[in-house]
This record gives sequence, C-alpha cells and structure tokens, in this order.
Amino acid sequence: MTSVMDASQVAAHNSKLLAQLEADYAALAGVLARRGQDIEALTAQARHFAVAVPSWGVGTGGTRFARFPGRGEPRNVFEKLDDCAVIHQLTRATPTVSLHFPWDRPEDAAELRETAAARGLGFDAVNSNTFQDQAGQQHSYKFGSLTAGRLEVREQAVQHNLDCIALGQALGSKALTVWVGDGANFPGQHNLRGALERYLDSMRQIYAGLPDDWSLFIEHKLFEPAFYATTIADWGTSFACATALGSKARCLVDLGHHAPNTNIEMIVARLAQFGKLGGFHFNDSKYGDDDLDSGSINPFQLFLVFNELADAALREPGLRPAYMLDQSHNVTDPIESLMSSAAEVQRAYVQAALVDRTALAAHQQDNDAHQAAQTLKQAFRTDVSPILAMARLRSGGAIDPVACYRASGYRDRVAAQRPARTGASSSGIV
Ligand SMILES: [Mn+2]
Repeated sequence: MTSVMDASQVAAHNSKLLAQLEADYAALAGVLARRGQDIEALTAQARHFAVAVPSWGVGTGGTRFARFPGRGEPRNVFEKLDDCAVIHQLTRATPTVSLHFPWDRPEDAAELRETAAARGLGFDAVNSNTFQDQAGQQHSYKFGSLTAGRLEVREQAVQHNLDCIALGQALGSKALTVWVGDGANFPGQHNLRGALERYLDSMRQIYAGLPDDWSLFIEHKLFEPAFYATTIADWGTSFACATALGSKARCLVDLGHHAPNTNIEMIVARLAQFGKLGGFHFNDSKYGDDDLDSGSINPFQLFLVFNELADAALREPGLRPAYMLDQSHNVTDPIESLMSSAAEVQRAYVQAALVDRTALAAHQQDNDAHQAAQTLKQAFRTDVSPILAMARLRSGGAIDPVACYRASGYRDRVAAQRPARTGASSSGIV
C-alpha cells in the first residue's frame, strides 16, 4: 500500500504526544473501572468503527448564493481519493469512499478501483444524480426526474440509476443511494399522488436491476429544491416506498433533512424496529439542511441516535446500517472537517456504548424519569477522547489528526500541484 503522507511524519507526531495520551488514558481507565467498565473493550470497539467519506466532501462546498473555492482542491476523482486517503491514514476510521455519479465517473473503472485499493480504500454506496442536468443530456430534469410527467425523462433517469449500479459493481460497491429533488414549488403544480406513483414505477425498474447482494437506500428530505411539496419528504414516505419495493430497499436518514427539533432518534428507532434502517448521512444543522460538520451544533442528538443504534444492536445483532458523512465545507479545510467529523461520529458511538443499559431499563421500569435521563447524561458527559486517540494510535493513525495534518504541509503541497480552475464544480451536496 502506498501512503499519500509520509508515515515517518505521523510517527514523529505521535512520539511527541504519547506520554500525555498514556496519562490521560490511564486516568480515564480508572474512572471507567469504578463504573464497572473496561476501557480496553471500548477501545477495541472504537477501532472497529468505520464511516464512509463522501467524495464530494473533499472539495469546498457552497450555498445557493456562492462558492468560495479553497486552495489545492482536488480536480478529479483520483485527486479526491488522495485526500480521502490522508483522512483515513490519520483517523483510521474512514476506509471507504462514497462516490457520486456522474461527478466521479471514471473512464476506466478498473483503474479507479486499483488506485483506491493501493491507497487502502474501498467504495461504499454509490449515489445517483438526477437533480441537475449534465452537459449533453438529452432531457432536462428541471421539472423532475423519476417523477417527471414525461415518460422519456423518467426513462433517462431510470437508465442513469442502472448505469450507476453497473459502475458500482465494477468498483466493488454494494449499494445505491437515491435522492431526488423532485417535487413542486406551487400548489397545483403536481398531482401529489400521481407524482409518487410515477416515482414508485421508476424505482421498481431500478430495483429490478439490483444485483442480489445489493441494497437500495431511499434518502428523504423535507424540502429544497422543491419548496411546496417534495415527493420523498419524510421517513414515512420513504418507509412506505421501501416496503413497496422489497427487502433490498431500505431507508437512509440524512440528519439534516428534517425540520428543526425533529426527534430523529425516534425515527431511527422506528426504522430499526421494522427492519428498514438502511444507513445514515451524518452532518449537523441549526436551521435546515445546513450540512455543517457532524456534532458541531448538537452533539447530544448525535449521541441519542447512537444510543438507539446501541439498543437496536442488542435486539438485532445482524443490524449493520451504512454510515456515511454528507457535509458541505464552506469555511474550513475540508480534510480537517472530515477528520474531525469522523471522530465526532466515532465519539457518539463510544459514548453510546458507555450507557448502563441495565440501570436505564430499571429506571424506566420504576418510572424514575430523572435517573433515566441522568443515566444517558453520564455517558454523554464522559470525555472519551483518550479512547479515540488510543484507537487511532494502535491502528496506525495519528493521536491528533488535525495537528498532524497541519504540521505535514499537505495542503501547501497539493495547492502547488493543483492550480485553481474556474468553471464547473463537482463538490455539490445531497
Ligand atoms: Mn445526504
């Protein structure tokens, strides 16, 4: 395996921080031991945690108003893989990349797969894109894609998704995520029921093209770009469609795709209960689909999501939802944001493992609401940073990924190799 970053730089960084980490780790081990918890088991769990990086996340994102490009942005999918490899090399928590077609369409899929493997990376779910028109495209998606009133538009959108599956197969992916921006901006623009019937008809054709060992993830989103009525606006519609399609279809929860204050952890519990929890797009938000860094606004919500996942895992040991980040980085270095976000999701995972479930169940049975809430809060308040750092160190990563990355000068090097370009961006978000 070839490393993008010099391994000796990582080792030098770690040697400077090792004594401090060992002291913090020993102190936390003592705290946890008094609660009857084994830090080594938690560290082992943390080392197994993995979340996919979105290929579109390593470029600077934007808003509906403007995009301010960053230095040394990747110009093609191979340069995106280089940046993803740095993220995984330092965090050891992001071994897969989620691609977006046609933004990331390679001329030679075998070459892309080999390049990824040489970087120690694989591919997670592939994402189709029928929410914008591509150069040379015959039919426009301005008025919808899988739900479009015109048959030829729907056929084109279905074919694109089938092409994504074929490309994903060549790359070793096992899932297709479908998000459509389809919907209406005005009352009366759509027949609401007719649009969903056309969506299901299109999705049945895509589903029929799935290999046996593939999953189809349906991603819902409350609003935008359809501001009056988005066709797949909520988890209920997503669940109904996934149920209608079959066992390979499941729901994907993008944390930002809900109204403010929605109880997302309860949605997670519902989907898990009925066998339709497919995966996540992790991010954070204050108002809408802000696509801010995971855990940056409401880390308690992220913890509560993982608390439900920990509960579900006890009931269904085979449950393996796909974990992916989906963020837009407008004012930070995307590599730094993705490394920190992977660690924040991993933090929530470890904190959820700290919950004393026996005590929680007893408080629930006794109707002791105060102590039930405090049981969760104790786990959430525990600073598991030494566990995360030790997990990275033992897996060959960096004790402090962002500090190591900054000291390496990686951004300066790629800025010299990747001159800024104008024109099309492939760093959109979904
Ligand atoms: Mn998403």
